[in-house]
Amino acid sequence: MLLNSNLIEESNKAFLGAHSNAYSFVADTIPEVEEVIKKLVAFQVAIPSWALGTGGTRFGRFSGSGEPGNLEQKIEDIGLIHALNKSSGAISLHIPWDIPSDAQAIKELAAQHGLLFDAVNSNTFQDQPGQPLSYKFGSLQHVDKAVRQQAVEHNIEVINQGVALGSKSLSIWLSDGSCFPGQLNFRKAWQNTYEGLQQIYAALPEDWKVFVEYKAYEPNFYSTTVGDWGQSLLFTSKLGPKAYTLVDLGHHLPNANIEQIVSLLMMENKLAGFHFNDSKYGDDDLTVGSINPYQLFLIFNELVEGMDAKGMDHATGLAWMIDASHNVKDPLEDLLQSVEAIMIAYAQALIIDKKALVAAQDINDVVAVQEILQQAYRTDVRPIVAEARLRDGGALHPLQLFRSIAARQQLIKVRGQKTVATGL
Ligand code: PSV
Ligand code: MN
Repeated sequence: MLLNSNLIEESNKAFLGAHSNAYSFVADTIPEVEEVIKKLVAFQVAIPSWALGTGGTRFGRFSGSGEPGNLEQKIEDIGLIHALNKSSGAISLHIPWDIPSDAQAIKELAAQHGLLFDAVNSNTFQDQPGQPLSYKFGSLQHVDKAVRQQAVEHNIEVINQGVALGSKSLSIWLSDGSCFPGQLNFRKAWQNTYEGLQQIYAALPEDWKVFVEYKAYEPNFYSTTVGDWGQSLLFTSKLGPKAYTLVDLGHHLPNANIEQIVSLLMMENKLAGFHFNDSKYGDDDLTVGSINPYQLFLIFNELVEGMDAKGMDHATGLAWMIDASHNVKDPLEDLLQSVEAIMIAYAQALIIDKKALVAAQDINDVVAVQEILQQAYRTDVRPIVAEARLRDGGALHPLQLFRSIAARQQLIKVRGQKTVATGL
């Protein structure tokens, strides 16, 4: 569904008066507001191809209506989000959920919507129809060399798919681990996994990176072979300079200090980037910013601090992606909310008075550091984020516009009531 830019302009007109009042009110308090806006315009968050349909749990899946039935329609959906918010200019594919039958045509379609291809994701956590060997007891860790080989070949196949689309990175999440004590020899599992990763690493094109994502538990509940950032970092450090550790916000044990993890991974030049989502208990995959927006802000504080310390470009230095999906919201509305939450947290981190923060840290003024952080966090930066969108041709109120043009109803008309998108 292609949005006419006149339509966005028309809808913005109705909000312009209120917006410019709100914007100048907050902009007056931020000395480098133009710099902040430039950074916000450049910042893009990739949308995963598996988040465009209603997610399921093991208790069932309640598919929505008008969900995309193929990759072309998924690209159109992300194109729609991007037209509205101008901050979602990339798509991340999961293979084999989304194998392009004609890579060139898919690339062209994506380009029409202003989309690039972000990391490609392999899948050795499910058996696919017709697959000779099963991943029931793991993939790269498996006791059987033939299973390990199959998993390595799958990853190489995903790299090849990504090359055809212009992607530059492979993201690997392994569900490998064990459910019961004694099931697995941890050392052998680690070594098998490492050998497999080495083979995959060797197949990377010169200008590619590989991301190794960790997760504390699920689907295995006793041990996970890449279970935390330390285990991932061990793999990525041994693999070499093209290997990085990917942080998915939902993949930690409760109360983990994710912002500290992020800071240290950046210090070591080993942070790949993010899978953004939010959670209350575990890998809940909820809308970004819906549960703990303060944590997200603190993470962005470390990100901005760390990237600036290394002279990194905020938009391109790390991989930014959403990884969320659930049962009860319209997936496109959910994604609009998630991207907005990310932009807000980023904007808040950008307006922290950094000089004052460093000065307060250096004299152990613990009261002052809290005041400085919360001054930024409690600033309503939404008009700044909206201004960045406005200048880039996006909608002042993307979600409202999505609803007022009855976008979902239009999609249902074309795609039908009963559609199920590929993915979990
Ligand atoms: C696993 O929970 C994960 O976070 C990985 O990134 C997968 O690729 C994705 O979710 C979809 O299952
Ligand atoms: Mn993830």
